[in-house]
Amino acid sequence: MLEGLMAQVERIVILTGAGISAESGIDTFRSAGGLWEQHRVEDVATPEGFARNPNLVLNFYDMRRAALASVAPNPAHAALARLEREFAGELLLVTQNVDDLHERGGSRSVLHMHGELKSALCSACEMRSPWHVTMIERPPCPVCQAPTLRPDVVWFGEMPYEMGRIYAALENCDLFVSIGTSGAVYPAAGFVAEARANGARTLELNLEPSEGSRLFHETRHGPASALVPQWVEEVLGG
Ligand code: BJW
Repeated sequence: MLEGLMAQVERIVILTGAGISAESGIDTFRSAGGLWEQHRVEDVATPEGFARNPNLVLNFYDMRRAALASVAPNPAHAALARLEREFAGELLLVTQNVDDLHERGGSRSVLHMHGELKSALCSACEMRSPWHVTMIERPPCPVCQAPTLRPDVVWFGEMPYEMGRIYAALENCDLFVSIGTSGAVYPAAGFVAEARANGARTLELNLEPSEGSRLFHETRHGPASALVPQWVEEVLGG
């Protein structure tokens, strides 16, 4: 349905989720055997869970940060980096992922709306600092020296990052593409409706129909490592 329209596209917003990193070996959240089957979401992904048992939460994120060393970007990440380099129009890449595979795949500009594993947030001074090691030992904040660091990720009930910039781009884009996300978590799950309301075409690339599939003009189902390079080729090929 979108074929042939790609040549006219000037402003694209792309939203990625855990599915784009699945083939790199990072667990998704809601798949069978995914992170939410291994851990209770209210224990590890809420401010209340962190207040109740900080060691459990720090360990959960320390393990996931350490695991980044043994994974690599896949062809879907590389294709989006190629799109950023070669697309003549405007592109905003928004990811819900806290991994660094878009950057390691070559993307230069990535908006991490749910934060990043390789960043620390100080609960005392509220500053964010690059972070590459464990937090379980309560290291001091590099800015204020207080032992009050937490993972710089967005938990349920917290405000995702950069919402103003994202909604501004959704208002102005002519194509919104959602890749590898279940559409189960707001506000990201509402982006497709926001983009459509502003006149954009919408495309879902996902292994299987997501919770919000019916909201898209077009859906394509299959692994991101195949679908994303193919779609990027269509856009750049005109
Ligand atoms: C493949 C594949 C392959 C597999 N190839 N595909 C209504 C409106 C607004 C808010 C709410 C609402 N109702 C409730 C809320 C509040 C809440 C919420 O959404 N709750 C839901 C349970 C309903 N939201 C919040 O609290 C958010 N904050 C907020 O709303 O603030 C107020 C506000 C209002 C309005 C505007 C702005 C702000 C915060 C949400 C924070 C989410 N945090 C987490 C944890 C981050 C840290 C961490 O990583 O640990 O973010 S939860 C988790 O879910 C993580 C993910 O980013 C997020 C989404 O998951 P994702 O990426 O979609 O993964 P999966 O596993 O669900 O799906 C994977 C998909 O990939 C599947 O579809 C597979 O098929 C596919 N796939 N392999 C292609 N090879």
